[in-house]
Amino acid sequence: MHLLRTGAFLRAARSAELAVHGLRASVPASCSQSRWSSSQVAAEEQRPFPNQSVEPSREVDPNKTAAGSKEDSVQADFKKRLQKLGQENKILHENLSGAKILGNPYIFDETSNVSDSILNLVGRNLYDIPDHPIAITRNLIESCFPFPEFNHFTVKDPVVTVKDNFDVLGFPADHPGRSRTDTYYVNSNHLLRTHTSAHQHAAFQSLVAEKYVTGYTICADVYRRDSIDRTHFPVFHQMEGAKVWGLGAGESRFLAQTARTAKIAKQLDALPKTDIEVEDQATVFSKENNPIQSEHDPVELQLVVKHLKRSLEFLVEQIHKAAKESLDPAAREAFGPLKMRWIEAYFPFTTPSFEVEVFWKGEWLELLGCGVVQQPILNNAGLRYSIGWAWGVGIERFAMLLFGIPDIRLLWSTDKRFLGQFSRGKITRFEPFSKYPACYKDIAFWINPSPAGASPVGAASSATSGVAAAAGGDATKASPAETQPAAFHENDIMEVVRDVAGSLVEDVKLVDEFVQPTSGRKSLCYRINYRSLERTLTNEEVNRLHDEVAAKMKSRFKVELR
Ligand code: FA5
Ligand code: MG
Repeated sequence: MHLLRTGAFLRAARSAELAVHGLRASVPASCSQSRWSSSQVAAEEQRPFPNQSVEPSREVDPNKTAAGSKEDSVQADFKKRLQKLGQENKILHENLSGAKILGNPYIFDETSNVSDSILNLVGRNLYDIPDHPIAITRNLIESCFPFPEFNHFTVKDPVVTVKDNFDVLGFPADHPGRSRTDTYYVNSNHLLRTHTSAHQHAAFQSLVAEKYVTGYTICADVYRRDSIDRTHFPVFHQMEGAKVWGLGAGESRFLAQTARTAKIAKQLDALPKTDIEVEDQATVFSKENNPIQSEHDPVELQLVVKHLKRSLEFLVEQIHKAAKESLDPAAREAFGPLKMRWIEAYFPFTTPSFEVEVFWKGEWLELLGCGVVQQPILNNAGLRYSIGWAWGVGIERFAMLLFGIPDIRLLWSTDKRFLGQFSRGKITRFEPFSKYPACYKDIAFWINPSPAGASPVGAASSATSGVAAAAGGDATKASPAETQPAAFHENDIMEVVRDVAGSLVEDVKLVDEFVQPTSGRKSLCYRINYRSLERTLTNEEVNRLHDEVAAKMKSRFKVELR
C-alpha cells in the first residue's frame, strides 16, 4: 500500500511515492530511552489498548490464501486468469469466485460481499480531476492545513486489510462497523476501506522521520453499505487530518513536557480567530461519556482540544465564506449566518472525541468526526512521546454546502450539464438543469425470523450502542428494540436497490413496521423513490426495476413478500 504525496510534494525533489509500510519506524532523537528511566519506558510499553494487539501492520503475503495456507496451483491459476481480464475491475465466477480490483486479483471466500455495482465505482478518483467539485473542495481543505506544517497524501487503491481498517485502530471485535451488513468485504482478509483512518498508522509512521512536518492530510474514496438518501452514497470521499507535538527540550520528562505545553499554547494563540457562532455541547470530559486518557495532563489536553476545535472552526468558516462569496449580492443576504455545533462522539481511536454539525436545509448535518489520538496508536507508529489530534471529514458534505449541490448522486454524474458548471479553483453555485418526476413504489414483506447468512453480525456492542459509531456501522440503525434474531438488516434492502437501480433511486425509507401479535412475525414496508437526475423514467422501466428488487429480496434474504 502506498501513500502518495500530493501538492507541494510533487514539486519537491524527494521521491513522490512513499512506501510507508516498508519503513522501519525509527524512534526520533527526542524520544531516546536514555533520557528517562527504563522502568518508565517499560511501563509505557505495557499500557493496554482496548481488545487489540496493535503491532504495526504488514502487507499480507500474496502467496497465502485468506485462511493462511499456501496457495495451491488451482488458486494460482485462477488468480492469473483474473489478472488477465481486460477490464480494470471485474468479478469472475468459475469453479472459484474472485475479483480483479485495480489490477490486483483476489479470491473470494464466505465473507466476500462486493458486487459489480460497487466495483464499477472503484478507480474514478474524482478527487484527482481538477475541475470536479470533489477536487476543488479537497484543495480548499488542504489549503487550510498548509505545507510545510502538513504533508498531503492520497491513496488510490481502496483495498486494505481488516487489520489496517479496524484492528490497528482498536475497533472492538463486535463493533458494528465490522459487520458484513455495513462493510464491503473482498474476502476475510481484505475489504474496501470504510474510512481514511485505515491509513492513519502509516501516515503517523511517516512523521517519525520528518523534521518540520508535524501533520498530514489523506484524501481517498471510502465505501460503506449505507442507507440511500440525498446525503448518503455507498462510495464517498473522506479527508483525514492529524497533527502531533513531540516533547520539547528539557533535562527531565517533566521539563520536556512543560516545554511542549508552552509550545501548544503558543501555537493555539497564533491560530486565526473566527467569527462564527458556535454552540459547544462537548466541553466536559467525564469518565463515562468522553474520557481523557490517563496519561494526558488535563491542562495540556485542554490546549490540544482547543487547538483541534479552533483549527476545524477555521476550516468550516472558510468553506462557509467561499460558499457565500459564490452567491450574487441579493442571495448573499439571505444566506444567513453559519450555525455550527460541537457534540460528543465515540471513536475507538480517539478520546475525547467530537463531531461537528452544521444547520443545513432545516436540519443538522454531520460534517466530521475528530478527537485526541489514542496514545497507543502514536506509540505503535514510533511517536511514543507525542500528543496529537486527528479528524475525518466527508468531502461530499462540504462540497454540497460549497456548491449548493442538493443530491449527493450528482457528484457521480458524467452529464456535461453537471460537469460543465465547475472549474478548478472556483466556487460556483450549482444551477439545476432540471428536476425530473419522482416515482414512488412500496415493497412490503415479512422478515425471516432466523438469522440470514448475509447478516451475521446484527447486534451492537455495549460500548457503541446509542452513539455515533466510527467508520460506518451505525449502531442505532440496527433496530435496537428488535426482539427476534437479526434476520434482516436495513442495509440489505439498500444494497439490493443499489444493485438493481444504481443511481436511479433518490431515497429508500421505512414507512411502516408492525409485529403480528399471535405469530410474533414482523412486517416491514419500504418506500422507494425512483428518480433519475438526468431524464424522465418511464412507468415500464420503473415497474421492471421494482419487480427485480422484489425478486432479489425474496431470493437473497428469503423474505416473504406481502
Ligand atoms: C469516521 O469515519 C472516522 N474515521 C473519522 C475520524 C477520523 C474520527 C479521525 C476521529 C479521528 P464517521 O463514520 O463519522 O467517522 O465519518 C466521517 C464523516 O464522513 C462524517 O462526519 C460524514 O461527513 C461523512 N460520511 C459518513 N458516511 C457518509 C456517507 N454514507 N456518505 C457521505 N458522507 C458520509
Ligand atoms: Mg459519524
